[in-house]
Amino acid sequence: MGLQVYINGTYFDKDDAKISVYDHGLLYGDGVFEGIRSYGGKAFRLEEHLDRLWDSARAIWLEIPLTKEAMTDAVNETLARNKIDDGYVRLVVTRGAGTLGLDPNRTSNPQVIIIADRISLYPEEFYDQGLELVTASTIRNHPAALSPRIKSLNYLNNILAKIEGLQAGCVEALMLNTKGEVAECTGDNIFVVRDGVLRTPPTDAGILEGITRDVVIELAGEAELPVREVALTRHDVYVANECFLTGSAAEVVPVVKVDNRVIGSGEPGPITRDLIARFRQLTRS
Ligand code: PXG
Repeated sequence: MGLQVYINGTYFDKDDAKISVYDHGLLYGDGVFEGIRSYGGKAFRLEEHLDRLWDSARAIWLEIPLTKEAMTDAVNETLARNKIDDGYVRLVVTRGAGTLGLDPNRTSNPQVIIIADRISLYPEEFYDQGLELVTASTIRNHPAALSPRIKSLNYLNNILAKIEGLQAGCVEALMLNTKGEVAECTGDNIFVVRDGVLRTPPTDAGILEGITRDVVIELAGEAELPVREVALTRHDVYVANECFLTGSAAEVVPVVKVDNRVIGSGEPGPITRDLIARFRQLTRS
């Protein structure tokens, strides 16, 4: 039996797991999602991901037709059925099938999709040697246009920046906000370290409030490292001693070059390495 995908309470074989071409999730990117890691068969920080999913849905006037408890059970069941230990859960809620017009009132029921699959990770050398970023010319969505705090199905802002990164030979790209401040990367939050202090852009810099970002802030607390959520410029990144990214897929990954400038020593720094070790200890023990 192939991979089993949950759609509205029913499990379908991956090849038969289908959604209407009239779904407003497809027609307009009208929907929300979450990307969650599982370790040892257990969804990591599931409660936080569900809280964020519900917040995203509320922000776009989308009612999720399940309780958080039922969604928790459905996620666990999907992981168990597919025997996924260390993997990835993609939770999607779309507006549902409607007419060929924007009006969300003319759609049927929201569609709830849960995919649990294996994950293709960054190669281990990125964690050993660090990766390189370029700043995208595509700026992050203005929060008053489409808040980056909403994890919506409209990811074109990030995808356009990702393409710029890939064209420059980088797997991630740095995105600035409308004020020219550092916001985040296309699918990861960013931290810099200078003189033993961690800095990361605050929510009002127009970022997705990453769950891995929160985990790293907790781990830094345990390591007695000060963390400040402050506006950062590219200058702060260029002159940092260390830089790293956080995200569900990437976990904690060092950055050693930004816009062709070497960051710190050009190698993953000691604080980054310590946080990577702490993150692995937390998720793999
Ligand atoms: N910023 C953006 C714009 C994101 O999309 C993060 C930060 C990190 O958030 P979390 O909560 O994951 O720490 C994200 C999350 C993928 C993938 O398939 C992308 C994300 C998460 C999981 C998988 O590329 N982005």
